[in-house]
Amino acid sequence: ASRPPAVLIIGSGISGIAAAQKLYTQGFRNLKVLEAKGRTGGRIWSQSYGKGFVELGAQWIHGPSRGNPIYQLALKYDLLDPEAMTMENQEVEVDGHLPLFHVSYGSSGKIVSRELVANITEQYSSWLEQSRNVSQNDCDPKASVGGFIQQKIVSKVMEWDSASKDMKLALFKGLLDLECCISGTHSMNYVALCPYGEYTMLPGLDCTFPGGFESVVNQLKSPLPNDTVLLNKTVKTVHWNGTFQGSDSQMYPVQVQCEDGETFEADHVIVTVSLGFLKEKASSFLSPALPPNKAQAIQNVGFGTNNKIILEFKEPFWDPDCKTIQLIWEGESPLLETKRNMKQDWVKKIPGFVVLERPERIGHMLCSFIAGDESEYMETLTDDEVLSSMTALLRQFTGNPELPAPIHMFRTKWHSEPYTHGSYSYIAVGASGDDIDILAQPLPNEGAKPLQVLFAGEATHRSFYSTTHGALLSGWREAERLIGRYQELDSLLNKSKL
Ligand code: 6YU
Repeated sequence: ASRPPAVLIIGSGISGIAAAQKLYTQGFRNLKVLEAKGRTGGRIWSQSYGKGFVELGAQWIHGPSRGNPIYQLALKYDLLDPEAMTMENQEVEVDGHLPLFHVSYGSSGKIVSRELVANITEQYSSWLEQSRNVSQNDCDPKASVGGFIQQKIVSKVMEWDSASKDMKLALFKGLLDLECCISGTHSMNYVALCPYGEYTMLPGLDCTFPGGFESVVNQLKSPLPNDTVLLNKTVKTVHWNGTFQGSDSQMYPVQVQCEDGETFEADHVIVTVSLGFLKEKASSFLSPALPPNKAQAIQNVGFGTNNKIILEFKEPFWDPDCKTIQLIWEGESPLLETKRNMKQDWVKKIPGFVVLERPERIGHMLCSFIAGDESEYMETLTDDEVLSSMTALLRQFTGNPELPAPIHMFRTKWHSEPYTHGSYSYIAVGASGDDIDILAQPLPNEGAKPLQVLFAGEATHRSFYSTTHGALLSGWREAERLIGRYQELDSLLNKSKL
């Protein structure tokens, strides 16, 4: 009896594009994607540089193997280097264990013993694994992953001789700072212990896209007609549970109002904006406001900042086979909550560097990560300030006061990006996996006009939150929810015709 359903998707990150692609290929033709920025991809952002790409957002396919849909798409579209496609590569069981850094520098300018670093890294990895396997029966809901590791350190510290104790503590501190980057949080004391193991790690040795991570978004986008995605179209408010007349004179339950005054009427809206944006804007973004359990879940689930500082050098100062460089701040301890002088100490949060692949295309690049308050502080500094701090840092750790300064720098400001407002989500103390499921629930779930507002995005995937594959699956999930609904209606209609 009706017109084709009108569907709007807010956000053109991988979850929004995945939803659009699935709906389009299943025959939904009345479809628009509204994107605030002047580009698609969201937190997948490959900047072309030299003859290659520098990733400002997502970098690796985490766990490239059969169960990873990003990997499957990358294979389908032939987007990877040959070794990333081998079975051997896919079968590597990393299981969350941190790979050993290739070289570890202490802040006094000396290389730290490899044996000591290997011992502490192994000890740390086994405790982290234990934190993923805590028994749910006697897990204190207020416990954190950081607290769990700290307790383990305290239980061991008495056994350490005084000669190595300080270095061991400094090593643990650096590993926890690295974990903050991985979890996208200021402190591992903010990350809830009980649900920690729900995040699922897939096998496979993490790999990158030679043509940029965005190549997978572009492939997904390719079946969509050019006018499907509207760029620079910032959504201000989603009015739902109403009756709005469209330009075709038909009536719709939802109206989306953009910052530029334009309005769009729809039967369904899939919201894929980041949790950071929702935390900031939830109260005005939806009208009527979100139900209390959903508003609470937005507050409960954590969303923090992880930034990159990428430095290009004329010549590498690292060995040709070096892939990672660790920085160890001697005198730091995970057992002491030190009050930082941000201006001087922000760099102390940087756990090390990754040597970027394909130097023949992009030059000799080191990429560091920095999470939390120090990362957000870094965003307020000028490029010159960041570059001179990074140069001083490397001169100090390598013990070479003449080390040439980097010739180029990229750094991200994910916290200041108004349409992301941070990097990715984690389950904070006080939250649980149920909060993620609540975030994913559509509004309303039943009644005469169900599924007016649906929610996708990395923060809505219970076991793969914080990743591109989680985001992709969440977009497909919401598209399938709508497809299922219309299949149900069709079969009811056909039955009533019989
Ligand atoms: C991965 C990786 N990775 C590094 C860094 C970052 C992230 N991730 P989007 O935000 O993309 O899209 C929403 C769109 O909506 C966007 O375009 C907005 O502009 C738009 N929008 C917002 N408001 C709007 C409005 N009002 N109107 C209109 N439009 C609006 N993932 O797989 N591998 O190596 C990394 C990394 C620095 C910032 C990453 C990585 C995360 C992914 O990038 C991210 O999840 C998805 O791209 C999000 O897509 P989306 O569609 O949901 O949103 C145990 C334990 C574990 C915990 N975690 C372990 C995993 C660690 C995660 N990995 C991090 C590492 C790196 C380096």
